[in-house]
Amino acid sequence: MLYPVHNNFRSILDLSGFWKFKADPLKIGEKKKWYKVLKTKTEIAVPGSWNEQLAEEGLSDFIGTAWYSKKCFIPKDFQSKKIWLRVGSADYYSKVWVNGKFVGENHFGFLPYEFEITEFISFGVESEITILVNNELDNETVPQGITSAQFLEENRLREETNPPSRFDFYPFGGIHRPVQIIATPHQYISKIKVDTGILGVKKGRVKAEIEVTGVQDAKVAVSIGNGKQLFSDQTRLANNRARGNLIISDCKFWSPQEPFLYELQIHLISDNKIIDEYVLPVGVREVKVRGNKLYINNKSIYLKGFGKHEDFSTIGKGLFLPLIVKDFELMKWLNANSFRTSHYPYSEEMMYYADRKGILVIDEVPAVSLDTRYANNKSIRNHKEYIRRLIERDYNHPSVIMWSAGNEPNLVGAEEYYDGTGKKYWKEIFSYARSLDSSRPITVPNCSRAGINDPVFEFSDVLSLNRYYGWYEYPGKLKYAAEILSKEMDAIYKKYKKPILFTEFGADTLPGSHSTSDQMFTEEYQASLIEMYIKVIRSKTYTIGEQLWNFADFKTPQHFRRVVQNLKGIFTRERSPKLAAFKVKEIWK
Ligand code: BDP
Repeated sequence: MLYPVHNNFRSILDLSGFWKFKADPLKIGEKKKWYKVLKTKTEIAVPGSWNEQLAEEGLSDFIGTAWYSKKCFIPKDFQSKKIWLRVGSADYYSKVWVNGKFVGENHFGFLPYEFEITEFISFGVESEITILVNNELDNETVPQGITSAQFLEENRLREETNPPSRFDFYPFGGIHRPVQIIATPHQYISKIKVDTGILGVKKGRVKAEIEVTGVQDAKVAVSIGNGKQLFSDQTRLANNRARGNLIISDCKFWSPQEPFLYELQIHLISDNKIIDEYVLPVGVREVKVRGNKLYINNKSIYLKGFGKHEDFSTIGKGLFLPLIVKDFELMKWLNANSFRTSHYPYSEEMMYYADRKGILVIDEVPAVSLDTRYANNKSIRNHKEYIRRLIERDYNHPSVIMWSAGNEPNLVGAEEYYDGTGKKYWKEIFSYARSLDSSRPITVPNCSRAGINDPVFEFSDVLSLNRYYGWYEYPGKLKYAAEILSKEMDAIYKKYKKPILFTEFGADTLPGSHSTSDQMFTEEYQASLIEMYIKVIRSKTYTIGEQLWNFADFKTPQHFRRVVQNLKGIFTRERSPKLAAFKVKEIWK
């Protein structure tokens, strides 16, 4: 599924704006055929979560089903085209009707989905789009869900959150990224996969694999210009596929310092006529892990950055472009070079932005806090399908330098994880991910409860650690925390002999709270803890980076540990800096 573009062959109608909205806590809508007429006075903005927009209607902690509907005019000049409905993301499950007729369903939140709707609409009149969204999770979804009953059964009542959640970010519900009507030719370019490499000091390689739908006999032409010369290749379709191989001389490579992007032009040609076109920004670069180092274009790089979240007041998890600009400005201000899309795929808009700004991204599948005791064949199938879809969506982004296939499995510290169950699970996941992309390292951040024997270490190319010594363990004891940390890192390195990346460390901090001694929650404590971690991390020869937790405060489910938000941001949720931000800026200079 390609990111929508507008050109001579393709068009986009954006349906962002106000939609009719109705919560359906009793799940009666389908039986009552709400997909035919949605009777309601309530409206909601799309993109955006329902929780904060409609808190006054009682939806603050609403987990369940809700309905969206909007009329849209599909112009006559789309008549010769194939028409698609594309949703950038809706969390987590959705079902779609057009003009009262069922079109399809989607089980994968945080990722785009689309359905062809040509047969469901008429041209030159309005059509009605209805989308049911449900934000419930269970043992088989990615991420897994949890119920109040499970907390009780497992004797973990004090860990129960509201809404019940396995993870520490708010399970916002809603249509979170743009809904669009897309028009494409009937014979069209349907997939593009681009690999790049470095052949010499100034010689780059671009290999494009293109899939086409609706036409058997056609040619595909690919080309890239370097300002002086045009490099092109043309092949005939075989089984709906074609390839283009380009060697670019005088090539400008993509790097964080100079995120240079070429425009890869792809033309589908039938009877000597161009019948479809797609232009893809392409960065020529190579990523490798060799020995204890991470290399971009054969130059070693040390990662400085964050785990982030898509989270903001009122809009919740909705796409909010000004926030992307602001966050990247702040990252630049801090001298950061990277972030991890903890704990789910971020918007496509953000990924393209990262390509243009030269910020490196670790791209994460939302298998957060996986509890293998509750996983079954369907869970693993869903996990793999997630990986497939994410890799397909983000493969061509030069900014993506690593995949993260999950986060902190076995957070509950279950014994069963180590009896071969965890190993079997992750072996299958890693080898599947590798079969889809052998050009990037793959990792899964490990938590201290899963410990040094976590099977993810065996399969990861880079060992990613999330540690909270000085916070959850050894609270307020920075000196002791530093000793434990250093010893544990050495032990992990000794066992696996692979480079270590710190993907999480941090402390909750109440802005405006101060102390002259090591006092948790103060701005000074956060700054000192971060400084201490960075010192220990940098004292090792096998470390390849430090990504602290978190860039900004973010909303969490209700729990006594959280004062509405997780306060480990070095910025507040509104993006005002805490003391640590200035400290980190200085260290990362
Ligand atoms: C880690 C999780 C992250 C949490 C963080 C914390 O990966 O999602 O927000 O701890 O507790 O375990 O702040």
